[in-house]
Formats: sequence, structure tokens, C-alpha cells
Amino acid sequence: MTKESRPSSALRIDGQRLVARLEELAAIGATENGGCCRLALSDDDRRGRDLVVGWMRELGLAVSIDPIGNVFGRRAGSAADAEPVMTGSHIDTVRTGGRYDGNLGVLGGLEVVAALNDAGVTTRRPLVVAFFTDEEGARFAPDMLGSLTHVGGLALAPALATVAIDGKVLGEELERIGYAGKSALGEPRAHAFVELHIEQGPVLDIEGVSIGAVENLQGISWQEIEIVGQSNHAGTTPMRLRHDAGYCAAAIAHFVRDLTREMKGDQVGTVGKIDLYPNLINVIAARATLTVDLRNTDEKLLLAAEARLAAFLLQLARVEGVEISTRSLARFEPVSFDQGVVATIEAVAARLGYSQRRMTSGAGHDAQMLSRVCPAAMIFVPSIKGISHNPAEDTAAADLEAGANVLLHTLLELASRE
Ligand code: HGY
Ligand code: MN
Ligand code: MN
Repeated sequence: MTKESRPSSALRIDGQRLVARLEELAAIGATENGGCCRLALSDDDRRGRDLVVGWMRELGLAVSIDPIGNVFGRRAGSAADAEPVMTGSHIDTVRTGGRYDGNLGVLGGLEVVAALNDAGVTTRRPLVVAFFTDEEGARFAPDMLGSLTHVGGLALAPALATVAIDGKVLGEELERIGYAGKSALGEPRAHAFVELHIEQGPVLDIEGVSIGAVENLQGISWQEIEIVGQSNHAGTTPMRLRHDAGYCAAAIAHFVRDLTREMKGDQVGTVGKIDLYPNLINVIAARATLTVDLRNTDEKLLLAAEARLAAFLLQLARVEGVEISTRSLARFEPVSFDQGVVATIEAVAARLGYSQRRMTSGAGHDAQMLSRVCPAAMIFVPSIKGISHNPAEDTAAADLEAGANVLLHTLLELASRE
């Protein structure tokens, strides 16, 4: 039985080793403009998974894979039966992804393990570094699908039956890439969860602050809207006789923008995906399929935004003589993180001498799902110009290192507790 050893507060991670791993992972699915494309359960996602699992094993972690493809690397603690402190994030990306979204949280966790191994430190509680399946939801909706299933928010059967935007079935893709694991779903149960992530917004960068102690995260509403009109000749059909699905899709995008202007505050909204059929210059579109992403920190306001959109769709269908149907792709209420964990992050950042501030997450994260089953919070580092979900996504090396150092000492603090 290895004895617990407490490292000096001078212990730091190796920033160069962290950046080297981030670069090596970014090379998998690299896009020509310096970005990254590893859509969930694609061949590139598999290659990324294989690389990270290899690093986990090199670092002496015991690796387990659950039936939805979530991967957990466990480092023993002196209190073998104690619930572990968990960290992690995701390594799947959007199609126009950058190199840090998600990857920093997973490789930052591995860097913490490497630093503890180098220092010969044994924590009281075991540590677990995880990456969760399909956090982005860009190929298989909803987002955070793997961590949602891990915490019991989505049953395994419907999760495996999820159909991708390209028609593939999640469970079949999981088998195909060899990540349909056998470990018990929901295990390991964490004592606490901390996720390191880039902010993906402009706040820290504008204010010149290094660390964000994230205390809450806004609610998310994703809908797919199907419009059925009537294809007809673009030249001969009088305007009053048109049932133009293409026009209706554009009208919805316009409405969403106006809605955010009227509601002001934290309401955000976007139409990110529009497919027209037959998508030809001289044919009035018969069908349109589009997505609407609405978010707000206030659940009542998010419900009001959804109701306003629903009323607009009814009126549009009537006026334009089209059929409009909607399907919810994701709906998560706003989340408040654990004040104790947030305070620990703040105290660690102060002790290490980093500037910091409390903040809200505009993006969804695996931590919001883990917060359903254990105390959880997040550490943000700045995104240069607030850019993310874009190949230009960037964070200064010093900030990557600062975030991983705060993660190291936050995990040490939490893992030393009874
Ligand atoms: O959509 C999100 O907020 C996250 O990137 N999945
Ligand atoms: Mn992310
Ligand atoms: Mn993302």
C-alpha cells in the first residue's frame, strides 16, 4: 500500500510537454488552415483516441472503456477504495475545430499525472482522467452525449441508436472504431470533477485575466425544423402562389436574430445549418431543414424564447402555406457549479499568483453533466480574440500552462480530502 505524499506547493507541470502533446494530437484530423476535424466516432476520432489511450498507458493509468465509448484512465491513490477525483473533457471536434477545445482538458489532466509521476507523489484519493464520447454533438445530437449517458441522463439503448447527420448509427460506429467498451456504465463514480477548458469567448482575453473560475453555465435549446413547401418554376410561378421553403428558412434565421435583439441580456441564437431541396437556382425549394441553437443563463427567458419561436413558426406556416414541424435535438437547463470547488479553484489560482475572475460558460461542457452526480466546476483559460469552433482558435502557451498548473493543485487539494 503506497503512502500518501503531499508535494510542495512549488510543484508545477511541464508546459513544453503539454504543448507537444497538444500539437501531436492536433496533427490527427489536421485541416489545411491549422485547424482540426475529428468528428465523433470518425476514423480520425479513432486515431485520436488510440493516441490518447497510448499516453494513458505509458503514464501507468489503468484504462477502462464503457459501453458508450467514454474512456477513463485511473491513477491509484493511497486510499484505494476512496472515490476518485476526476478530470477530463473531450477529444472530438466540430468540422472547423481548433486544437484546444476539449483537448486541453484531457491532455492537461494527463500532464498533471505526468508531473505527479515525475515528483513521485501519491495522492490520498485516486485520480481519473477521462474523455467523453461525442461532446460536440455536431455529428450525433445532443451534445455532451457521452457524459450525459455516463450520469444516467440518457439510457444506453437510445444513445446507441442515435442517428448521425450523415445517417450512420452511433452504436455501429462505436463498434466499427473498436470503442464499444465493456466496463460498467456510470463507473467510476467521482468524488468531484474539475474540467480545464478554453473559454471560447472574449471575456478573459479582453480583460487580460489568466484564469476563469467558472461558476455557472447557460441553458441550451437545439431544434431541427423541417419545412415542406412546393417546388415550382422560379420564373413562371406568381409570387402569391409560391410555397417557398427556402424563403421560410431565411425568415426563421432572421426572426432568431431579431428575437435576440428584442430580448437583449444573455439571449443568444443562431441558425447554423440549412439544407434545401432540390437546392437548384431555378427551382422554388420544396423542402428546407434547418437547426436553431438558442441559449440563455435564465431558464424562464430560454422558455420564453422557445415559445416566441414556436408562435412565429405557426404564423409563418399559415401565411406561406407550408407545413412546419420541429424536433428537439438537445435541451439542457442552466447549471450552477459547486461553490466549494469554485472557491478551491479561486484559492489555488491566487496562491499560484495568477489573475482570475468568476465567470459563466457560454458553451456546453461535460462538467455540466458530471455536476448532476458530484460537485463539479471548471477552469477557463483565455481564447485569443474569443475565437473558437474555428481553425484560428488560439491560446497563449503561458495560459495553457497556467490552466494546467491550477488544475494540478486543485486536483491535489480535492484528492487530499476525506
Ligand atoms: O455546443 C456547445 O456548446 C459545445 O461546444 N458542445
Ligand atoms: Mn469543448
Ligand atoms: Mn466545442
